[in-house]
Amino acid sequence: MPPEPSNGVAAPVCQVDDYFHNTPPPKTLASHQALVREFIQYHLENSPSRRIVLVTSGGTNVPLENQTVRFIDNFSAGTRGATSAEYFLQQGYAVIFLHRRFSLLPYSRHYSHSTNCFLDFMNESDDGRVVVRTEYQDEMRKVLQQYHHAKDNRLLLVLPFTTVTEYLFELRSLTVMMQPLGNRALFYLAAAVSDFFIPRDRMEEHKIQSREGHAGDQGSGAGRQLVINLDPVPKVLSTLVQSWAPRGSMIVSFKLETDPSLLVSKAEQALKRYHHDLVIGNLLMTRKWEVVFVTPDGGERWIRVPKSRRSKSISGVEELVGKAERKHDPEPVDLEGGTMMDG
Ligand code: PAZ
Repeated sequence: MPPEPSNGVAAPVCQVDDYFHNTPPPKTLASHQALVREFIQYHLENSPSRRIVLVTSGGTNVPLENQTVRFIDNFSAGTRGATSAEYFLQQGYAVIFLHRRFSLLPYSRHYSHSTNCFLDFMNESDDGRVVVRTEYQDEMRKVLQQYHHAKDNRLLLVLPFTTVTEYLFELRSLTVMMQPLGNRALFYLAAAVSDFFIPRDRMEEHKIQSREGHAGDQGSGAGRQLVINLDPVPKVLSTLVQSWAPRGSMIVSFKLETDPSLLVSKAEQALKRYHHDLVIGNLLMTRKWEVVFVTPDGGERWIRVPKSRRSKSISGVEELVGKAERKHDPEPVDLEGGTMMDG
């Protein structure tokens, strides 16, 4: 597969097509498609004005072997995606949550992967029942009620991926299936997607052996180096915007950088290249308390959690929902200030 041009132009559609043509679809795709079809149909029939958001969350991985023992992973715990999904639900959206398997999930995130083991939230009562400790009752009741509301009203569909291939096939399929929603669809692409992968025809079937004679083995150990030749993953955002997503839908991508001097310009570049609605930029070190909204009209707006609340993280969903509504409804919605998110 030819690499992306070095001037950073979006991958031509043919590169994206080639990728899907040359890569076998994941086994779970058909069953996920059935769930999504049913979910969308349910909301179209029962609450036709409801907006549906596809939230992608967590990092994709790239297997080095077909029967995978080793892989290259992408950073992301899923905090942004899981937290944002809760806020979308709170704003009345139905949420399709496409996430990295075992990364954080809406609601349960409050009690998993935390510094406390979930068992630390519990106690045995005098009569031998297992109960939530007194000090956690109020918070857990609130989370439980929100969780049940989402479940009982079929507002949350949770679908896992692991590899970048699974992610891309799921993303394409879900996006196309959301077409009947028109401008009630929102895409909130917070997943950290691998930039490089090993095409199927070059992937080892079995676990790569460390002692097999690689070229250049001089007995010094140098020959046991593992040299991996990766191809660029085609950038699908342009195709998503132009062909897969419904007309009038809102499309938001995230940009993660480590060098502060690059963040805004990279976000602007992405908007120019892909022609979508918004890039939310964040830096690895400060992502929990500041993000920047970069818009195609040249807007750059920072949202920061005040220092006093910096155990908290933000996703800016309330602000974003305001933007989505302003895009489709004539009445502007004033959501100034409502942007803080817990995490
Ligand atoms: O999942 P998390 O809260 O640990 O991290 C979120 C994030 C930094 C992966 C996300 O906000 C993001 O920037 N996603 C896009 C990553 C990218 O530029 O590929």
